[in-house]
Amino acid sequence: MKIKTVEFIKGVTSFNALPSGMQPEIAFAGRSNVGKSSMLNSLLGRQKIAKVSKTPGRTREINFFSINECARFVDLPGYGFAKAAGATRALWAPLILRYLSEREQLRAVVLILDVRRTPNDEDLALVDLLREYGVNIIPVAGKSDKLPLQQRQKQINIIADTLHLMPHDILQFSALSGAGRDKLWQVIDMFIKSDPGA
Ligand SMILES: Nc1nc2c(ncn2[C@@H]2O[C@H](COP(=O)(O)OP(=O)(O)O)[C@@H](O)[C@H]2O)c(=O)[nH]1
Ligand SMILES: [Mg+2]
Repeated sequence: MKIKTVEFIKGVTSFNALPSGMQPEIAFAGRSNVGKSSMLNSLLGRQKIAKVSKTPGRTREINFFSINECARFVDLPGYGFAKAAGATRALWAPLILRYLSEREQLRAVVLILDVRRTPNDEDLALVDLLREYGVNIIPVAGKSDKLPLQQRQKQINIIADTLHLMPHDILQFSALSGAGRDKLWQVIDMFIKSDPGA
């Protein structure tokens, strides 16, 4: 997609506050610090539209971005940050579950993993949940610049194994070098153009 305009719509903390309009949505999810904001900035060609944070785990809202006024990127709160447990987590988890299960506009979730790490229980729980809800998953092994090719291939196999995915379905991406950016956009474009519920 050729990006003409990117606009921050709003940050949302309750289901009733979700933006109206039927533009297709692509959501982004992953552990805190996995590189989600950097990926959004890279895809949108904007250096700071999504905050790149040195103190992870802060964002509690679902943030909506409008692209060319015809599609939306949805930045889901990062998970797996121990300090966000307890009361705070209890507040936002139901909203995310509801968003993922009920949102008609949602076409796919980009699941961001760190190429160097074996996915943990929370990553797997999210994959299982998305499968249960019938939400399309775009798995991406991010920070690919951190590993040389051979080790990367090994890790992709481990990630695929852990999440019960096919290795060739896992995209590689680096916000640092831009590697994998065009391919990821192609897949996102395909889902944006897909029929709802397909
Ligand atoms: N080497 C490398 N570092 C990255 C990449 N993407 C993000 N980072 C770094 O990882 C840290 C967390 O990134 P951020 O985008 O804030 O992660 P978020 O918490 O998932 O939104 C920052 O220090 C980034 O500079 C990447 O592709 N390669
Ligand atoms: Mg972030």
